[in-house]
Amino acid sequence: MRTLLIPLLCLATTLQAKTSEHPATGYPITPVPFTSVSVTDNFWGQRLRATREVTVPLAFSKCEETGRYRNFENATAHLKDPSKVFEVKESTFPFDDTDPYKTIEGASYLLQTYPDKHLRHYIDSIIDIIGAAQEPDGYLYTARTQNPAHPHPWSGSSRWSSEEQGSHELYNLGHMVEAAIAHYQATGSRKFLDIAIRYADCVCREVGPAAGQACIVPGHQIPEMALAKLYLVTGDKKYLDEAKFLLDYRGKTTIVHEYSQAHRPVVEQDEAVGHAVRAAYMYAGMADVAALTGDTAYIHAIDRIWDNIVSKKLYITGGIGATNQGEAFGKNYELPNMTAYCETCAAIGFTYVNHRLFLLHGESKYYDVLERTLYNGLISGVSLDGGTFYYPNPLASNGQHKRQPWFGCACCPSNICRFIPSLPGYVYAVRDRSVYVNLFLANSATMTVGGKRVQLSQQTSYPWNGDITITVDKNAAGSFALKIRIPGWLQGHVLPSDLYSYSDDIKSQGYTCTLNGEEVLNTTAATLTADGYLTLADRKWKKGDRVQLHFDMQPRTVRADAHVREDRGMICVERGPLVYCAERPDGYAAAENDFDITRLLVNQKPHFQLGSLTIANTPVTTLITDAQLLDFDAQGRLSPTDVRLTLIPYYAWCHRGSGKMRVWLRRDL
Ligand code: FUB
Ligand code: ZN
Repeated sequence: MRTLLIPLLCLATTLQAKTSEHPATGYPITPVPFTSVSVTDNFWGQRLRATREVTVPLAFSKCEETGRYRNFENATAHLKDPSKVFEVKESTFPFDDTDPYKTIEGASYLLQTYPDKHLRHYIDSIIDIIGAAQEPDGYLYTARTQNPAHPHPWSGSSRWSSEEQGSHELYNLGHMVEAAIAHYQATGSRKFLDIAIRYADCVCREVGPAAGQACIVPGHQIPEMALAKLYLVTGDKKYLDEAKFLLDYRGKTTIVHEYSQAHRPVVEQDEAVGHAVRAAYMYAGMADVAALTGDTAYIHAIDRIWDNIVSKKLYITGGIGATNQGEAFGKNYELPNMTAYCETCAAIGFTYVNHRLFLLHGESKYYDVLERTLYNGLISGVSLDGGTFYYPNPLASNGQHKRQPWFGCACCPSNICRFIPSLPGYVYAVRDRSVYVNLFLANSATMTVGGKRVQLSQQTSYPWNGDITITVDKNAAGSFALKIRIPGWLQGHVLPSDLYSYSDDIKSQGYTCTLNGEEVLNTTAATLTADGYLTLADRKWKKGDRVQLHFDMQPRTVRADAHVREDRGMICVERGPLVYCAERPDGYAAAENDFDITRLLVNQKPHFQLGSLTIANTPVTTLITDAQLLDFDAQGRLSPTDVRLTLIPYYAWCHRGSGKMRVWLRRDL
């Protein structure tokens, strides 16, 4: 299955002729790469299959159809014959080059687990098209090169002159570098990597604090993360220095506003403001650079900002970005439902942030938030068949929302292309002689503990039930501890903050843990430690050792802090990691054509039964409860009708036509 598996470490060795030493990430915890985790799961297997069979081919075909490749070809034609210029349409975006980059990144991840000659050749042919458009000194930005005298209106009259206003020259670099590294790791070919290195070198020469350089920071963050990664791959410290420059000068150049998180130096920030994708990418970049440089001021700043998000700016679906005004965070507690922005890219960015904070701090609370985003506000951004997408992911609809196969600004579909194939890389991590199990999905994984091989597998039907078996399939590493995340929702915490709380009578749900059939919870063999993990103490694991967990998964009702005006008097329903919603089609059958979910009143203490539905050929567990439909009789008196209400997982909404949808349901009049 994985003949092309080429771990970063081996590849880095081949680079050492050119570079001095392969640097470590600096994070105290190392994730087990997705290439070492083979998914056998129904829930995620279906998503991975849809990405491979539908999303990535669709994105490539849209890149062709919408002229994304033509931009590179035009730029090449101009480089060959400067008398040839091409109109750069205002209706396009100066970051359209990033859609091929992001799709190549996702496709490269897929190549590592599903070798595919045709796909590899196709990617090669696109890289040829991209590389030909590179200017002799490495600059690669088709929005200018096609027509240097009349570039895209956002591009500015000369290189970098409008970067801070929106040219996206550095954003393009960031996505190119991420994609090129993925391609290099998948194929061992330096073809794309060398192109990206040439552009990165051009940026390092021309952008910086020295005399003669453009002292600017990215109008849209991402090169920070990408350059830190390029440093790891090449060992060339100039890329890390450049990433640090791009962070340290934010707030000190001409751009000084919240939209780009440039209102003050990054280490002085303590509230999440401005464009949510820019913000999340910046915080992730800060974590990467902090891990590599040991700069604790960066870490303190992202810790403060994370607290602010989790306690005042996070949707129950794990989405961030409350407003379409600047695609931005709102004020504290400003969390409207129908107009929630919750861009799919922002959910992906916030996943990066939580992952990195876990790698820095080793606390399960970051994964609790990550899991909430992942199972709800992130995968809602792509249909179950992988073929249509949401850009914003609202928590209420009157039927005006519908997933689309592509967008003029296609950042979200191409981000899905690269995120979903990387998902298996979020399951496990290793620190010294501890193995972390962070996500629950059926898989078989190989990891290195103390330099020796360990193989684990998981069997589970999570998130539909909470039974998980972890089996040790091989252990050449001797003794190690196993740290299993006990989700916050199981311990009575909706989030690691007071923003939401459970409003039912269930004190907290229970869980059990057996080791080779023996109950071990709260013994010296297994205790819940302060980091939020059920820690199975250091032991010499043997092949066939089995840890069996059972997490209770009762449906629970949640209310929001009273400061969240839009959710007052309302509840939302969850089960396990999933947030549920009411959607019009499920009411119709029950109330014969007169079922308007906006007139629903749920019971004060609702009881739920589990049900099942097939949505887009995919089975989901539903929650069924009694409720009332409010109406007025002829005399104007309130006249409630009893109804049975079916709730579906939020991520599965709008697969059966557009209609009304609500995550928050009225409980109090
Ligand atoms: O500016 C590039 C991308 O386009 C942003 O990340 C998205 O929010 C969209 O505006
Ligand atoms: Zn997006």
